[in-house]
Amino acid sequence: PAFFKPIHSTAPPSLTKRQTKISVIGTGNVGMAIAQTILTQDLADELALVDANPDKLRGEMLDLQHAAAFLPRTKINASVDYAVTVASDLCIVTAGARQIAGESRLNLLQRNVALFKNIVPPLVKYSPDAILLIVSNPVDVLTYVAWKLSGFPSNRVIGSGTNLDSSRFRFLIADHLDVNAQDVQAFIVGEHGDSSVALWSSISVGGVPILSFLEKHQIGYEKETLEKIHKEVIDGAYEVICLKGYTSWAIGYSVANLARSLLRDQRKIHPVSVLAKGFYGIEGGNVFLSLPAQLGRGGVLGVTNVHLTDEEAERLRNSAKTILEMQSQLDI
Ligand code: 6V0
Repeated sequence: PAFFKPIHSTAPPSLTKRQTKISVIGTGNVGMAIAQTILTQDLADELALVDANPDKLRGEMLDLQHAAAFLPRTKINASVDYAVTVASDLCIVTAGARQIAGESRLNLLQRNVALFKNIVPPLVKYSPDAILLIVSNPVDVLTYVAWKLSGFPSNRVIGSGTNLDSSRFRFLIADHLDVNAQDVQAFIVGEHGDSSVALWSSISVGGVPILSFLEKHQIGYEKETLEKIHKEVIDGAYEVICLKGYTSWAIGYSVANLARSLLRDQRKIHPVSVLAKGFYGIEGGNVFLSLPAQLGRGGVLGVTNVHLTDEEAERLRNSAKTILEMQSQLDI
């Protein structure tokens, strides 16, 4: 006998809430940090996990399911079979090969391209209307690869890009000025990596443009200080990896934040990797890199026209060249 005696349902089907489903591909450190942040923030009704390692996958699924008594209700499934991802609204790809000692960056990239050939087509098959959010590195090139393999319109293929770099940047500026990081508006754009570009000219704190504020009050600031903060952002990931072996918490929160903007149609502006050709004078091929983009239920809704100094625009175009060069050596 059923535990509950069912009451005849009176709610018309049109009033039953549409379920939101997120799939996370790759249940390593990054995928699991993303999954657990999505759960604690109640962003999905259903969460599907996929990994190539069935034991690790089942272990992670059970461990999360055992927290059900403390979490908003989310149905959690996991399988090595992509059928588990069917009808996802958002697919987040974090699967990646680990670098072998002495392996070149290009070789690692080529191995990740091979992985993506096994990952993207089944995701597309089971969720033809989903938004793809790529996290695996090198994220800009792999977002391009995912776009190519998926055949999706570019507004539905996004890379987490410099969203994380920008939050590291906001933390460091906030720490420097002793203010709340949420009050710091600051973007790092371009490649997620060494050629990223810090947009100093557009930083504001609580609505006050920071560089002109310092100039107006004749507070001297050294260009080297600014460069040092940007360098700390670039070195941040290496430092964490060196100290604890991988990064997880910040990327988990940063990707969950993107998931919220996309699925809840927040129309917020995030620096994420988008098809950049034609913006800010970027030419020369289909390149994905981070620009301040507005995100909503339709994916990328637009790219914001932030004022760039000539130097910043030049650096951004150089960042595009760096990525295009890597892309040109690929066998897709
Ligand atoms: P990890 O802990 O090695 O996890 C990778 C997972 O992928 C493992 O569980 C593997 O079993 C799984 N995997 C491998 N091949 C496949 C496949 N074909 N199908 C399904 N699953 C597979 O790595 P970690 O979680 O630390 O990092 C994952 C990726 O995220 C790496 O490429 C990182 O470089 C990248 N990051 C990107 C960041 C960003 O800001 N974009 C930030 C941090 C890490």
